Amino acid sequence: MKKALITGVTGQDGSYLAEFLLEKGYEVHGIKRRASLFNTERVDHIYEDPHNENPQFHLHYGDLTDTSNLTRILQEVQPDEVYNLGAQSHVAVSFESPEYTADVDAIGTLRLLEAIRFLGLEKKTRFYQASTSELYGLVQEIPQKETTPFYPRSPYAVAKMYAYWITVNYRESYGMYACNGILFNHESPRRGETFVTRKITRGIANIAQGLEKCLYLGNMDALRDWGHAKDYVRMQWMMLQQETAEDFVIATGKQISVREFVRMSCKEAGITVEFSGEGVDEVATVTAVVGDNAPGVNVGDVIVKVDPRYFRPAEVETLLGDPANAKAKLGWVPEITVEEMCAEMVASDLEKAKQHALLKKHGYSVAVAKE
Ligand code: NDP
Ligand code: GDR
Repeated sequence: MKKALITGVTGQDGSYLAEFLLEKGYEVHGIKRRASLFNTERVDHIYEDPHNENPQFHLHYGDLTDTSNLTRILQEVQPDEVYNLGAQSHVAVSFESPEYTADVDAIGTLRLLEAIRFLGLEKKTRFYQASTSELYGLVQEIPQKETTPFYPRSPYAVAKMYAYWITVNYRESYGMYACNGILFNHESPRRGETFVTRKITRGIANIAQGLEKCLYLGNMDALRDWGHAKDYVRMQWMMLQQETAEDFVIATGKQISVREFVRMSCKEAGITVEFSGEGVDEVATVTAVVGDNAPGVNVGDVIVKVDPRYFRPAEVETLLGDPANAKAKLGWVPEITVEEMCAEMVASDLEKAKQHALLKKHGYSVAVAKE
C-alpha cells in the first residue's frame, strides 16, 4: 500500500486529492494547520477516528513555516508521494501579506524538499509541486505552454516562481523525482468563497434567494482558462506515476471573461442580465426571471456593480493554457466543461442559500459574510 502526504489537505484541491487517493487504496496523511475552529469542513466526510482499526486517512498538525514540524511528520510517515498543495493561495491577499506569502509558498517548498533530502528519502519519495499559471502573469505568448517564459505579477506569483525553480533544482541536483504541475485556474463547489467564480456563484445564489441585493466585483474583463478541480487532481497523481519526472501545463485550452462567468451563473439561477456602462460604472441589470430559483429578484434590479477596491496593484489580464503535452504524453484531457462546472457550483450555492432563506423566514439570524 502506498503512502501519500498532502500539505493543504483542508483546501479545495487537497480534499479532492485525498478522496481520489483513498479510492486508489492509498494510506493518506494530511497536514492541517492549528486554528481556533476545526476548519476541516472539506474533509469531514472522509475523516476517520484515529481509534478505529487500521485508519486510512490521518491528519497531522503542522505548518509550512515550521521546518522541525515538517521534518518530524516526514520522518514519521515515510511517504512514497508528497503533494505540496499548501499555500497562501490568494493573489490579492499576497499584496497585503507579501512576506508571509513568500515564507509559506516559496520557503515552505524549500523546507519540504530539504527535509526529504535530510531524511535520506530523496530516492524513495516523489514530490509534486502545485505550480501555477500565475507564473505567466504578463503573458509573453498565447496560448501558454511549458516553454513560455514566466513574468510573475504578484508577490504570490513571485513566491511560486521560487518554488517552481527550487523543485526543478532539487530534481537536477539530487536526482529526486520532483515535478511541477503548472495548473491554470480550477474551481468547484469547494472553492474558497473569495475567489472570483465562487464569489459570483455564491453572490448570485444569495441574491436570487433575497439574502443580498448586489454583488461587487473588480476587473470584469479578466480572462481565465477555468477547469474543474476534480479533473486537475487526477492529473496531479498521474504526474507522479511516470518513469521520469517532468513539468506539465494543465488547462482546458478555452478562456472566458469574469463578465461571461457572471452571465453564465445568472442563467443557471434563472436570471437574465444585461451589462451596461464601462469600467467602474459597469453594472448588470436584470431583464428577465424564469423558473422559481430567484424569488428575490425583479426585472430592472441592478445586481452586479464594480468596486475598484477589488482591482489589483498589478493585474493578470489574460491566461489561456495549452494542455497538448499532457494529452500527448499522459493521455490527460479535462472531462468537465466550464458550463457544467458553473451549473454544479450554482446548484450547490442555491441549495445553501435556500436553507439560509428558510432559517431567516423562521426568525433565525443568518450571517452572509462577504468579500
Ligand atoms: P486553497 O486556498 O483552497 O487551499 C490552500 C491550503 O493550504 C489550505 O489547506 C490551507 O490551510 C493550506 N495552508 C495555507 N497556509 C498554510 C501554511 N502556512 N502551512 C500549511 N498549510 C497552509 O487552495 P487550492 O486548493 O485552490 O490550491 C491548492 C494549491 O494549488 C495551492 O498551492 C495553490 O496556490 C495552487 N494552485 C491553485 C490553483 C487553483 O486554481 N485552485 C491553480 C494553480 C495553483 P487552511 O485550510 O488552514 O487555510
Ligand atoms: P486568480 O483567481 O487571481 O486567477 O488566482 P481569482 O479568482 O482570485 O481572480 C481571477 C480574476 O478575477 C478578477 N476579479 C476578481 N477576483 C476576486 N478574487 N474577487 C473579485 O471581486 C474580482 N473581480 C474580478 C481578478 O482580478 C482576476 O483577474 C487563482 C488562485 O487559485 C491562485 O492560487 C492560482 O495560482 C491561480 O488561480 C491560477
